[in-house]
Amino acid sequence: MKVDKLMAEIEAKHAGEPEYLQAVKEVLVTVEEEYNKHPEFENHRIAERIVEPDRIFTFKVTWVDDNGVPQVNLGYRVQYNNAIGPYKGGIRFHPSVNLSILKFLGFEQTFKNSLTTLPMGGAKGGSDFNPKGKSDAEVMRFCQAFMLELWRHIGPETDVPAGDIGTGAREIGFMYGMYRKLAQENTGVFTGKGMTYGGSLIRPEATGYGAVYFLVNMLKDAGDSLKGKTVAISGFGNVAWGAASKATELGAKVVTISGPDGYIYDPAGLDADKIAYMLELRASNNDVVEPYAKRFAGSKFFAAKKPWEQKVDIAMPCATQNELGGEDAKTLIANGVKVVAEVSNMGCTPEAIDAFIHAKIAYGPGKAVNAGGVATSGLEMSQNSQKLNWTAEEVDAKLHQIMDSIHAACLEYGREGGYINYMKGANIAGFMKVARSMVEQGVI
Ligand code: 2IT
Repeated sequence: MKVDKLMAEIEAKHAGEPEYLQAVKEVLVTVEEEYNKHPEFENHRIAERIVEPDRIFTFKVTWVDDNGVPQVNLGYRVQYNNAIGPYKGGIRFHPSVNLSILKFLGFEQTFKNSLTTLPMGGAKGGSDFNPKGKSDAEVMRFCQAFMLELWRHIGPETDVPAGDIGTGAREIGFMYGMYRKLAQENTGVFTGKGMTYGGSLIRPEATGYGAVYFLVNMLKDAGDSLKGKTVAISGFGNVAWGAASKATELGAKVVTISGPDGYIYDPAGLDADKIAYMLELRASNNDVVEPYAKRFAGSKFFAAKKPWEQKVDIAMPCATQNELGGEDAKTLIANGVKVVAEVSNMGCTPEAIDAFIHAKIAYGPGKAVNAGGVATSGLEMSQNSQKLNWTAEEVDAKLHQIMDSIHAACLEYGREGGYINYMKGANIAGFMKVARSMVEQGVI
């Protein structure tokens, strides 16, 4: 494989899909050398085949708002690759959703799911629907209309969706309910389900907890620990909540959270009350963090700014793609950041990643750091198949073990002298399993 030549072909075919091209390039560049040691990959044209999704469904979602006015949204499911297991990945409801974003997410999901050690292929779906400011009844009607189309394409051994940005327990409940009615079965399609109908303990916390388990391993590699470290977190949703809870429990001081309106700097650090308040802010559906500063003395709100300008030991982007750019990276490095654990999918831009790697700062990419979410989805699927529920301790122990094994896989392929290039390690480890599986199964 010659990345430049292949990228030129993909760019010509998919011009206008910047996030997709960004994700593909990052993976191809980092796996090129290892790939070219395996002539069977080239013989099977694995690179050309792996960058294209197996299929994409796009559909119109029509629903009626509380004023009786019909509304139209776009719905998608990108089934990327099922070589190692059924398609698996979240559903994003956000006004920014388009095909480029869902293709990048589905592509990343394929390698992330491979890293989890569980048998799950990659997929992603979503809609440009914005749940913010909608009533519960509107969200329900939208979710039901979305499922009227999607239900045909999913199933417990076919494709198992889950949550993502804008899709939490409420949305999953409405979608699962409609699926169950249309399919006339109750087989656990969807993960992140409520605890009364097949959900798994620890799934809500899993992405954030898993990220902190991975972070602790990164620090250990450098002969360090989390105790007493200051952490900048972005976002204030489910993922930020899990990360803030576990990091605080393990003795770190989380000094920032952020929303679309700006960020909060709280030098005293988050505690249980503040973390609970973060959930209240999220539930209020207003998409703002500013009220935190009025509620907790000593904290400060910075409008329309990102938390990366604060001096911290650890940065954990937990919001969305490309939320930490080259300039942010330079500021963090100048301020002495030790570790960057990316929890959002593709949270750092290529310029930011280059800057961290150049400065030999440990940078953990999203597909490794945030894999605990989908890994625990895999554990939810296992429990559903067995018709059993595991205890929180059992699920947490398995999650911890999976994060340790992902970290070990990154080390296997990521060592560059004394520096560990986690991005390279994660990309190669995730890629190898899918590629080998495609070779063994023939050209299909
Ligand atoms: O990005 C992700 O890994 C998720 N949104 C979770 C996917 C899943 O199937 O649990």
